[in-house]
Amino acid sequence: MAALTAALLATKKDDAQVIYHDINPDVTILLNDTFGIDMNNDGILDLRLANISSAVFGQSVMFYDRSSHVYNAVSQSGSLIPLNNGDDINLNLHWDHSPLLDEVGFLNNGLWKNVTNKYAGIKMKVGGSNHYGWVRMDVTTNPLKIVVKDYAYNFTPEQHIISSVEDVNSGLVPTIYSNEGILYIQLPQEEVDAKATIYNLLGEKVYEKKVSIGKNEMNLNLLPKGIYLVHVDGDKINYSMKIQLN
Ligand SMILES: [Ca+2]
Ligand SMILES: [Ca+2]
Repeated sequence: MAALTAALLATKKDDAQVIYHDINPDVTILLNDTFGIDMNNDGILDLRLANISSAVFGQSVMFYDRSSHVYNAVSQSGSLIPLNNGDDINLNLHWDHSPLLDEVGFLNNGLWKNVTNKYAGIKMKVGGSNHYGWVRMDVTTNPLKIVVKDYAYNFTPEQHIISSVEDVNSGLVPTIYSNEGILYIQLPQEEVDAKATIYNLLGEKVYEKKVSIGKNEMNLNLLPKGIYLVHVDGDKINYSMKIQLN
């Protein structure tokens, strides 16, 4: 299983196996809406962000987990702590992890009022080991809404993660999209030995092709429809993104 998941991942400079998910377009959660996140891509939702009224916290945005994973978030007294860009998410932070408390308040401590680009630190117990991740959000009040932008997860157990988009996706940012089974990858500048690798959700490599400056086209019509991970790797580029082939 370890070897299988390893193949899915973008390998970082320090060999962390971090997978980054851009939510595109960003999701806005209005009152009484929820949004689930599958941090580790195993088909089971791990977190749910909810904009609800709670008996415990009053009117607030809640962050909780109803899955079998042990729930952990960087928090204090049941309040989610907003982390800044570049914070180190590791075991030494304060983690609330009561199995009975599956809700953590966003706004009851005021720290999330009208913030931009703050990170929720996540720790999940998978196979007996801790895995760290983050979710990046904006929160505004009046009316209360939360914008979920992206998230990242470290497949390497017991290894920290940095709350930074730049840290998980370094270098050039390609434009990636698909249409009717054709995958398009556009590189902003010339890259030596850049290649695109496509993985399915089992972590199996299903396609690989060299890419160069400009628009690169890949016909993936022979692949089953569904979700894939595209990883573009080269001298100045290290970028992963999920795509839907249809
Ligand atoms: Ca999951
Ligand atoms: Ca986004």
